[in-house]
Amino acid sequence: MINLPSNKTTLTDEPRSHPVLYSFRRCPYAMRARMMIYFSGVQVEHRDILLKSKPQEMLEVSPKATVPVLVLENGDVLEESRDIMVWAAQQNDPMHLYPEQEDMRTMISDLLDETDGPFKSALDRYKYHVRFLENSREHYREEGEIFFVKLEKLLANNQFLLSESPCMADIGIFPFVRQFANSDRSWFDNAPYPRLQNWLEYWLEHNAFKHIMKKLPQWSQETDPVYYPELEVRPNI
Ligand SMILES: N[C@@H](CCC(=O)N[C@@H](CS)C(=O)NCC(=O)O)C(=O)O
Repeated sequence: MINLPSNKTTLTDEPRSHPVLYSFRRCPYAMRARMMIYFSGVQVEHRDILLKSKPQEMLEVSPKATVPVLVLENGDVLEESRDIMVWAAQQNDPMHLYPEQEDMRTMISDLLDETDGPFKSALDRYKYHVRFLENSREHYREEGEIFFVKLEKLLANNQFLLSESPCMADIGIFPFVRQFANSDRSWFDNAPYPRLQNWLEYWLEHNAFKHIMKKLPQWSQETDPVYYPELEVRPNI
């Protein structure tokens, strides 16, 4: 096991605003947005939805009909998870997850492009192989492994992907690695990516991840608003 820093600290920020986040618990795009919002300390009204019955209120502001969607107090709508992650860091970034250096931002962006592009495409084909029978499941797994090899190399240089401390790339990527790993856990656990396994385990065990994965009631106009994250002892990184 790598020796990572303790992940507990107390944030005392009071809530400053309540933008509305539409989210689906198991969606990796929504997970990355919730994690960055969590670490920013900004509280949002969290509306947990089901993909098979999206609320009209969400479709009206975002006809694109994907989650996550963040509706700001001035009415602006962010409907891409990466925009929501950047927005969260711009509000408050005590952990420096979105460093100011241009070269770091370029590296983060390149890694997220690869995640959302070729890796996600391989992940979908591997996970839902019955819909993509033109190639074998192993073929798609090997396509996904191209990214794993890259991540494993990065983790040989530092404890996190781009430095000794985590950044938006770590947070934006691990929900997708988790999904890939869960598609065949015994394969992943025995695959030759010890640093990646360790890194994934770190995130899965992180208090922030446990917090953002808590089951919340499905939102409707009738339910009481859920403010999220709850203000409490927050995990640091
Ligand atoms: N590019 C979008 C992709 C979001 C996305 O595809 N989310 C999925 C859930 S994981 C979704 O909402 N799909 C619509 C549906 O299944 O109806 C983002 O980064 O936010």
